[in-house]
Amino acid sequence: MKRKTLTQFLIEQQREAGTLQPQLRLLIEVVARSCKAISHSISKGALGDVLGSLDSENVQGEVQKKLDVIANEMLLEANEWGGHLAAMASEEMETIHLVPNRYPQGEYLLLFDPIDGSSNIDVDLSVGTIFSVLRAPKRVEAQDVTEADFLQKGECQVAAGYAVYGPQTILVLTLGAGVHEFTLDREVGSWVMTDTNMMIPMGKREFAINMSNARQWSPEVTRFINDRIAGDAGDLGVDYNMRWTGSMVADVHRILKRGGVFLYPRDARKAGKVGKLRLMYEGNPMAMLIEQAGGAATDGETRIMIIEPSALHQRVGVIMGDPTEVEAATGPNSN
Ligand code: AHM
Ligand code: MG
Repeated sequence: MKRKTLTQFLIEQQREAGTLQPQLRLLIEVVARSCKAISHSISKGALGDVLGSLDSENVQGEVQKKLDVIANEMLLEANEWGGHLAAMASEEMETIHLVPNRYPQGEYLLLFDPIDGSSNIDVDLSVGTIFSVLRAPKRVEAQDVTEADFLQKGECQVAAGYAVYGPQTILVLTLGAGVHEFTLDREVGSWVMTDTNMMIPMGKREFAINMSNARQWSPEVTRFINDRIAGDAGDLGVDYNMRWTGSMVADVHRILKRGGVFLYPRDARKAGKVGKLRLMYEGNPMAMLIEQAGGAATDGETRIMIIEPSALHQRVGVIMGDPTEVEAATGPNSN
């Protein structure tokens, strides 16, 4: 069977389905090409002198890995000249990056986490890139996009996706009508469709959470996890399995493929800190993908996709995956 490439899929969407604007098609192609280059850099490891940390910290106060900065630069450089974007924002940059005046300005805004789970890089475990695409609000000529223009609800996303750099390099994408997976064929250099209209397998008994934060969880999350740890000796009467990779991309990808639930809930670690993950370039794009695949995604109370953002780097509690499990962890009002 001849498989479809990402380029063919996008052209079909543009030509036949009429659902894909040419600028958005270009944007996805460019992001996918950048992910290919990032994958190449990651795979060089110590031979490419890309492992380890820099002396710098990002806006979140986290030490930057060399590859955080390399991947950030790759995405910026690849995306600024094509005419499809007005501005970009990233986990690794304090504020937004405007497309320089010498290039045409496009209709879209791109947000990304260049390397998600970057503490995994140095120990050769999976990491990923997450991206979210919004429409730039229409502006009068020469007025620049501002940070406030990025503060749109997850529901406003026109596309979202991630790449996983694992045993295979995979790109998972939604344009708002289903979730599709492409695997990088390194010999040919193209993304080849390997799964389409992906749906989360329901009723699977597997959860993902960092147990070392247990003392800071809410009573609902504590009860949910305790029930599952009790397994067949407890009220549920069945055993559960647990996985935690340290990379949200890898954990969420596993849930898309084989079911279960992912939790990085709000916790009581620091006053005013509502979780670890970031809404705009982690919570929102993953919530869009999960919902498109039949799942649910909440912060514990509110559906992530309808949270009104107040800051570019704001954090959010995340509980996503099989809707029955999400409801069991949060109560029925959170969707
Ligand atoms: P990062 O974007 O700085 O790498 O942080 C996000 C990552 C997620 O991918 C992952 O789920 C989580 O942080 C792991 O955190 P912890 O080390 O607390 O388990
Ligand atoms: Mg990250």
